[in-house]
Amino acid sequence: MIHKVYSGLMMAAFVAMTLVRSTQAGDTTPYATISVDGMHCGMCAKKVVGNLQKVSGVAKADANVEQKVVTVAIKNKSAISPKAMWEAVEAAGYKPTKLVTPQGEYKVKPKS
Ligand SMILES: [Cu+2]
Repeated sequence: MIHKVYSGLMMAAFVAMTLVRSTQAGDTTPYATISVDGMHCGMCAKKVVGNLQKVSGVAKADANVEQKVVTVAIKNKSAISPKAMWEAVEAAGYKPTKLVTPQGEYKVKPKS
């Protein structure tokens, strides 16, 4: 009897931990990578990242200045417009050269 209650509690704790973990993973799962021409220092990166973080559905953007690549993470189950990401980089004053998302790979501005 006591043992049964104990395993029930362990099971509940395990399920709770799993739920917490999957929520966190969803928040930071890399979704898209964008190659940005001319992003050569931290100031450039800050502008690009700031603009991308305003795009609907974006949880986080991280820039790698050496590789000139920005990685975008999405909020849980969000759908992000590849066009909106592309335009966010352009609005910061830089030229995206390649955008890779689960919807496809773009070398010119996506139509949606
Ligand atoms: Cu710069």
